[in-house]
Amino acid sequence: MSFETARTDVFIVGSGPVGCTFARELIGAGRRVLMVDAGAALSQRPGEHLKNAYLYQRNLDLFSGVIRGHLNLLSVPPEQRPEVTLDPAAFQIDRKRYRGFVLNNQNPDQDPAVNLGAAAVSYGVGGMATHWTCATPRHHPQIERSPLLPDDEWERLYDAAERLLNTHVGAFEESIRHQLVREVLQGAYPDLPKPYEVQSLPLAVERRQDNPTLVRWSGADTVLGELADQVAGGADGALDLRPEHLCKRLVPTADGSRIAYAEVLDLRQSRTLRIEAEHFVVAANAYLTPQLLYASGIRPPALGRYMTEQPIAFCQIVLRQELVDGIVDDPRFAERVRTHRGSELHDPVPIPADDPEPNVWIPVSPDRPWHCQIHRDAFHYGDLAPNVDTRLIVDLRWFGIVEPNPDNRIAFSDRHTDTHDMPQPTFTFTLSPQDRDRQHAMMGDMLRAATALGGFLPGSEPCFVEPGLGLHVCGTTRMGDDPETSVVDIDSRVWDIDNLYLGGNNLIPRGTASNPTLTSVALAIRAARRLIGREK
Ligand code: G3F
Repeated sequence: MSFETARTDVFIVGSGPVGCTFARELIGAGRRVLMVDAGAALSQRPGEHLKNAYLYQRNLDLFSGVIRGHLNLLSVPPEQRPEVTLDPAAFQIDRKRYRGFVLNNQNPDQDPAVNLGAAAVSYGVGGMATHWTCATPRHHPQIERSPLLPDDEWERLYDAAERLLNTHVGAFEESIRHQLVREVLQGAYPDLPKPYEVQSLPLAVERRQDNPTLVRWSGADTVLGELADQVAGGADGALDLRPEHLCKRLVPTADGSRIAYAEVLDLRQSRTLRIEAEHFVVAANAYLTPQLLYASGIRPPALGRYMTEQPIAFCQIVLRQELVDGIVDDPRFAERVRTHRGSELHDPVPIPADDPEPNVWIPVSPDRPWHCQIHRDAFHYGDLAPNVDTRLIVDLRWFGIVEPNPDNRIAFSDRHTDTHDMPQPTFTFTLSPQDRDRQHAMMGDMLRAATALGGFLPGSEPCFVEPGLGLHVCGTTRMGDDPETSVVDIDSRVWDIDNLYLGGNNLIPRGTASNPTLTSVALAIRAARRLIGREK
């Protein structure tokens, strides 16, 4: 193995939308940035949304296989049931000595009862932004977002984050099903006060001018803007982005007050790099960010604790007969239906094949502490029954709030390692009695919406999905004003380490129900600007 030293102004671990927010702000202010990602580059433009491919726009359901293929489970508990049908001559584990297998994130320390069994990481340039749903609601001012920042600052940061992510609310406005679903739900929930009524979901997406039947979903490349073009074109002096480079540890100075350098493994060439920088940023998601701190011996009391996750109530419905029949005579849709029917006489469904999906939500509000998304999504737990037309199916996902609790945590092993030979994570996660009651009320509310829209799709009746599957885990390096109960200060700087900043959902300190990406991008914008401000 050879060792090589590289120098930069800012070293960033993680190339998801949050790492890219740091990169764009810092390069815009004249800093040189070197960014690494443990995963490979999946597209020519760095971190592009893979759903932009024509194929998936024509058939969204095919994309569920892509998502599934990119989700690497973090902690797989041992299976205690013996394989009794195994050939008796085959290798069998000695149960007196071992609790289970240990490779590929199989984790003998994981108690299945308190696991986040579906918690997963997407390796790849762009991280989860290569396949995310792009839902970008703002967090509720009193219920979800942190009171540590004043309201007017939150508004400014949200404005800037929406610009970076290219958020729009109107991209699905023309859709017949969108209008239909929104109206039915507005009828079912007539008393919700503004601005918490049934409405169009804000999404990081835009409809394409050249072909309005297609959209362009935002990825990490959208956040990078022109930098993405430069990286794709191989321009010199732009962002130095290195895929398949794993940051193994950050090495503090002797007094621990700064990070001196990072040790990085080039996975393609099996060589170790020493990266020196003025500032270090870790934005490697809610699991791998605390993992890297742990591996570096940086272990403040709140590390991995106060972990929150959003329980999801889920079902799929098939639209009611009279709603679908009504489309034919609705003057707003009649023309399109006629055109469609004219050319597609064999099609029993009066909805054009390229009618965009519905994208509707009901925001969190004080009497309704849950976030409701009514759309079609490509998650594998919504794979379709083959004999029902996809246009008739609507997904309902209700996301609940779990209040932070220091005992809900991700811990790291000194004995077992994960796929990248880093400390194996183990989860401990339970719901308080209040959390449980809230989720039950949330399920009741989802049933109300589902009944208004249609009947349950067989196999997709209402259920709670496996914990962790929301992929919205927060709090594992939370932001705060007390080093005992938080890991970073309000500038996203790790307490007592002058040049180490963190980004990601792991900073969000409260229980939330709405999608966290927009808020994490907002906090990263603030952190990058504070970092620059301190240097001046
Ligand atoms: C989607 O409907 C949400 O919009 C995502 F944010 C979420 O991660 C996903 O479901 C997973 O269940």
